[in-house]
Amino acid sequence: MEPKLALYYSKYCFFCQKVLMFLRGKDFDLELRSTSDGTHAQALMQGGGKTQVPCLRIEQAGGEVEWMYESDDIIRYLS
Ligand SMILES: N[C@@H](CCC(=O)N[C@@H](CS)C(=O)NCC(=O)O)C(=O)O
Repeated sequence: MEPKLALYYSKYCFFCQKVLMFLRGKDFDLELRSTSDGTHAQALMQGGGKTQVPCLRIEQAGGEVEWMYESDDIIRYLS
């Protein structure tokens, strides 16, 4: 089963734009979560431990969750 993906991002962040540009035109089942929504910002801080964006939340079928913070790592993971 495929992992469940959510990308935390800010529209003002260059590194986020880089990841969003990479995603453009691709068919990923991925939820976009803007940190301008306080609920998402809080979930990022609580789950990942810091507010830095972009961050890809990867939830495995077994429930294990990884928070991937570096834009290059995120693009590599999705490539
Ligand atoms: N090396 C990181 C840099 C990410 C970064 O600097 N993000 C900034 C926004 S552009 C940020 O989230 N700063 C606020 C924080 O670290 O809490 C990457 O490539 O993803």
